[in-house]
Amino acid sequence: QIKACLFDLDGVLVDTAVYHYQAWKRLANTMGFDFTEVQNEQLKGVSRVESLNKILAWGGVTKTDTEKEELATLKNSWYVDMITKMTPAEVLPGTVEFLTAIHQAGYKLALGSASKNSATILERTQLAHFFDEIVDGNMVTKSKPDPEVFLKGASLLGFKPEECVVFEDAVAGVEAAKRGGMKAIGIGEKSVLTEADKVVSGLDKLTVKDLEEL
Ligand code: G16
Ligand code: MG
Repeated sequence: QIKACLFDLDGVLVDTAVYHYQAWKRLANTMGFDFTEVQNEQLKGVSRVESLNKILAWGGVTKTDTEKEELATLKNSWYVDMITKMTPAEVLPGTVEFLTAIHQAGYKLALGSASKNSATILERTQLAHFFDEIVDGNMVTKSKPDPEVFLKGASLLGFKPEECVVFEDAVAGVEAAKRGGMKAIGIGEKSVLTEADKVVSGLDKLTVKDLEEL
């Protein structure tokens, strides 16, 4: 029986992929190559450092570790400029309604995000108060599809993995949930999130009853 809900941030509660895209594109352009939205799709749920490594490989560029650190910091400064201007209007459809409903039904809630900027985003969009625990990129050493981020969330909430369901838009995130022994609800396309126990287009399509039926 499900007792706790673990939420990915980008692509599930808010759409920050567009800001990541703009910042990575600007960075790629300064190095003399372009970066497409198709490539951006492959960075969903992937950590900052790993994203940079992929982009450099796509551009055919080699950098030292010191240079990589500078590039990641530069990208992040542009990204932070954009997310500090976010408003609650940017929360994805049905999110506030669904979080309110499951909270009232007695489920515990945790965030399980790869982002090191989750606190800023949750604060700017006024979602922070829904979460009993927050686990993000600052607290984990292994990226999704490793289950660390969700296992940490479950343990902080005090529940066993099988009592938890993860909400994820990334293939790597769904895999992390399943490897951790949890249920997974995919947010996106059924043909893409094939490992998920259920797939919907957004939180606006879910009710408390869907959790009871898992
Ligand atoms: C998010 C995004 C990724 C991003 C990562 C790290 O993960 O989906 O594209 O690269 O966080 O973000 P930051 O540079 O802010 O630390 P999630 O797990 O919330 O989808
Ligand atoms: Mg995501």
